[in-house]
Amino acid sequence: MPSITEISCKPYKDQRPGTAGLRKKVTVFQQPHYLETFVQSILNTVDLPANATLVVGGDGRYYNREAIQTVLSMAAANSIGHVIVGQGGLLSTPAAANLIQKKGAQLGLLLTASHNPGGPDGDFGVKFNMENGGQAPEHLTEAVYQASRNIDSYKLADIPAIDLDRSGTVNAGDMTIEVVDPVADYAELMESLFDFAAIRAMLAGGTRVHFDALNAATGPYAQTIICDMLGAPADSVANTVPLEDFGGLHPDPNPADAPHLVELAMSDAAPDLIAASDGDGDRNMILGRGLVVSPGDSLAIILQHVRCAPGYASGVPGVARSMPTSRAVDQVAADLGLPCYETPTGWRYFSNLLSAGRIGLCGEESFGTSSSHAAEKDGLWAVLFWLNMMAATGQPVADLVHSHWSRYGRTFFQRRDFFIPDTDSAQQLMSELTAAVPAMAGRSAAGFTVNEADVFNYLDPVDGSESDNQGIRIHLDNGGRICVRLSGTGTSGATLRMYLDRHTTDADEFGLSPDDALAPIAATGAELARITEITGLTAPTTII
Ligand code: G16
Repeated sequence: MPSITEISCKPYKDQRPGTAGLRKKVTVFQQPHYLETFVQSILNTVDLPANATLVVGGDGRYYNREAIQTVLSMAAANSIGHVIVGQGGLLSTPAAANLIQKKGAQLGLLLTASHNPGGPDGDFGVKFNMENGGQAPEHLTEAVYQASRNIDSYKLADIPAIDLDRSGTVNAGDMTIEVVDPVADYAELMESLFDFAAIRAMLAGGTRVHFDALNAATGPYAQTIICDMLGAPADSVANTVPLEDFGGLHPDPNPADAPHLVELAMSDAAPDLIAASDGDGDRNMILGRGLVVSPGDSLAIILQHVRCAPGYASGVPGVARSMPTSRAVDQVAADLGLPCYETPTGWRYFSNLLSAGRIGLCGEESFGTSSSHAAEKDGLWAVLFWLNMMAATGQPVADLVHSHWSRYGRTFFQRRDFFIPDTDSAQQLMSELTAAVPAMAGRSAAGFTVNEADVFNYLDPVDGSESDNQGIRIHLDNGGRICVRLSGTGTSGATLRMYLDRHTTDADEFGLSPDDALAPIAATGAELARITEITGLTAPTTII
């Protein structure tokens, strides 16, 4: 039996999880006892049975391997019976969610800061998922935070470092540690959902695809599924070796952080589908020849064609999008007579709707899309759905998008991010805007009048839980909508996000750039939120 040591520690006061887990600079996590106090707070709070099963893996970023050894030693000291670890310490977030469910695990610890930059000067993080595979609900993340504020000790077992690169099972005292192939179960799940034969035939016929794993978690998954199983040529996948610093690439698949993919899409060499995924494999970006598919359009188009994939042949019971996400999917849901739920930002809010069978498909503006097959968003799943749609319809990405607009109209969407170094100013802006909401209807700014404004408070229709203050919604007299909230995934300062959308059925407008289509209402948003007066910023830091 390994000896177990109880180590005294002082609580850190900054371990409140954000939109998805705890994210901090690597250097913060490297402080003495920092990771340990957060992990112990989780183990103290979550109600685990004796000999529980735990799934552990990460996105391969700097500090991943070290953190996994710490987690294993803590698991052994805290009476965990069985740990399943991805070989090389690697598990994409959707693959981890799948393993949790498939293996009947009670807890998952995912060592990732997702789309945040990596490396010694980058970010690290811990997401924790429950037995349904999905992220812990808000009441539990809050309980963990409260536990972390009062913690005074944690437990470590004296076990040897585990060879994470060798698959197989080893014992550490009474605990067994199983190092598994991170790809196999996930690939099998994907094959059960999509028409691999049709996609294989399409690729053999010359349809070209380019998937960029951005040197992050999805590399081995893409290599196996896209090349080995679907037969795409080897150069169809790029940057497939997970690196601790992502090889200097930003692991966030969006046009601002992956401009090389936009350049490829706009070039003469553009393949039929271009795609990328983020650090831990739960986000996706889809591009076609000459265009970037807006995440809201992607969700709407997948719903429009949902029955073409064998796993969804009988359709879906409903759909959901997060509040700031473009309302394109609402049009398709209404056409199909399906309920369309609006939830707060954060994948965890889809969990109850998915578990209760109310929805079968959901998505967010932050480049996340998924279905009832997993309790997490799933980057490669979205890429495979697009390939399946292309195979079923014979249309490349760009044609699928244009025919969607012809049928349902186009919903222009844009997110404008304002980085505010001083978090107090950001809080002041949100407080003042919130206070202005009740009297906002009827106000005019920059040429538009507010029809209606509210603070988004969510009542979960499944368990009745309430989540208040989830952002501000402003509806304008031209049908446009402005949403404002603060990001919950940053690790320094504050990022104010302003989301803009506007629907049009005027085909003459379809060719406008989102910039041109939305600049007028962006000016209204900036004026109503008093961005320049309060923060001094005259333009967004990033436009996505
Ligand atoms: C996380 C959450 C998503 C959320 C996104 C944006 O993504 O899992 O549900 O939409 O953050 O959050 P924010 O606007 O608060 O920065 P990921 O991929 O980082 O886990």
